[in-house]
Amino acid sequence: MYAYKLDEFAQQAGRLDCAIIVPILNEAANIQPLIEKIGTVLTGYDAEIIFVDDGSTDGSLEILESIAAANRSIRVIRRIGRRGLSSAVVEGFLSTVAPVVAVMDGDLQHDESVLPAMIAALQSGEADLAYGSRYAGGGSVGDWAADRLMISNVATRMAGSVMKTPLSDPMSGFFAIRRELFLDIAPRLSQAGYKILLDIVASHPEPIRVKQVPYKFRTRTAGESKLDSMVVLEYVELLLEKLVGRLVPVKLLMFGAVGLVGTLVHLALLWGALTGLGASFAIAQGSATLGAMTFNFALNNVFTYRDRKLTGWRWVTGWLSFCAACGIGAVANVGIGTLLYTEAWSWWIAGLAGALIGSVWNYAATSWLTWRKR
Ligand SMILES: Nc1nc2c(ncn2[C@@H]2O[C@H](COP(=O)(O)OP(=O)(O)O)[C@@H](O)[C@H]2O)c(=O)[nH]1
Ligand SMILES: [Mg+2]
Repeated sequence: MYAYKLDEFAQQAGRLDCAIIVPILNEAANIQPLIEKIGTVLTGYDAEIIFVDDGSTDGSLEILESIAAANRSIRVIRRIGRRGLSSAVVEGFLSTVAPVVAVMDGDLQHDESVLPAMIAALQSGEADLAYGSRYAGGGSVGDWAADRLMISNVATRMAGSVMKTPLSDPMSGFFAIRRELFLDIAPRLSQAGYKILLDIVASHPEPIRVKQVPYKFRTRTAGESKLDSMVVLEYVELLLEKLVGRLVPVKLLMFGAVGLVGTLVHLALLWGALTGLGASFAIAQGSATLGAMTFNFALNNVFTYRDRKLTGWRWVTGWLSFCAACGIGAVANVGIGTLLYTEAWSWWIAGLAGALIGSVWNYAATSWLTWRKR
C-alpha cells in the first residue's frame, strides 16, 4: 500500500534539478524581490529555494512562512539561538537532495542572472564547483570604499595559503557545487565564521575542478550588513584552523595569546602595587594574580570564546569557575616546576615546563568548566 502511494506521489512530483540556499538575517524588504528574480532566471529548472533563518526579528520569518505555505518549492529552516553564515548554509545543504546546490545572499547583492551559467557548468560536467567572481574579467565589487577594497585584497591573498585550488574570489558567498562533492567535504568543514566557499575549498585535500563566472556585486539597498569587526577575527581563525588546526586547537593558541598579554598585565599590576601603593610583596603578588586572572577571563570571554560569551549572572559564575580552575593550574605549575628543578633541570626549563603544563591544564579545564558548549 505504501509502495503504491509513493508511486502515485512520484508521478505528481518532478525531479529536482537544483536547490538555492539563502541565509537570512533580517532581510524583510529583500525576500519577495529575491524570489521573483530567481524565479525569472530559473524558468525551465525544477528548483527549490531554501531559506535558513537565524532568528530574524524584522518580520522576515513571517514573510517567508506565508510564501512557503503557498509554494512547496520555497522552504524555510529556522534555527533557534544560533548564529553564523557558514553553519546556516551547511544546514541548508544537508536538507536537500538536489544534485546541484547553489548558495547566494538574501540581500540582492549577488546577481542572480549568472545562476544558470553556474548550474549549467555543473550539470554538463564541465566543473564540480562554479563560483561568482567579482575579480575575474567582467566582474566588479561595485562602489566599495578604498579601505574595504584593500582589506578584501589582503584577505584574498592570505586565503591562497590554505587552498589547493586557486580561486580569483575566495571570499565570494555566491557559488554552486555538486551535492555529492559537498557531502564528501562536509565532515571536514570548520563551519566557523562567514567564508563557507573558502572553508569548502580549503577542506578538500585535492584540487577541485572549478569554473569562475564574473559578476558585478550590487550595493545593498535595503536592510543592513551583519558583518562587523569580529569578521576579521573569524577569518583569521578559519585560516589558522586550516593551517595548523590538525596539530593544535586554534582556541588553545588564542588562549595562550591572551595568557601572554595577561602576564604583562600581571607584571604591571605588581609593579603598581609595590611602588604606587607600597604594598608588601605577598599582598601585591596576590592582588596582581587576581587582577590578571580577571583580565584573562574577561578577554577570553570576548575573544577566544566569543561564540559562547557569558553575560550577566553567568559572567560571575564563569569568573568563579575560571579562577578555581586556574588556581589548580597554578598548583600543578609550581609542583611540576619544582619537581623538575629538584631533578637537576636548569631553572628556566623547569619554570617553562611548569608554566606550559599549567596553561594547557587551564585551557582544558576552563573549556569544559567555564565555556562548555551547551
Ligand atoms: N542565517 C544567517 N544569515 C546570516 C547571518 N549573518 C548574515 N546573514 C545573511 O547572509 C547574507 C550576507 O550577509 P551580509 O550582512 O549582507 O554580508 P555582506 O554582504 O558581506 O555585508 C545576507 O543574506 C544576510 O541576511 C547569520 O548569522 N545567520
Ligand atoms: Mg550583503
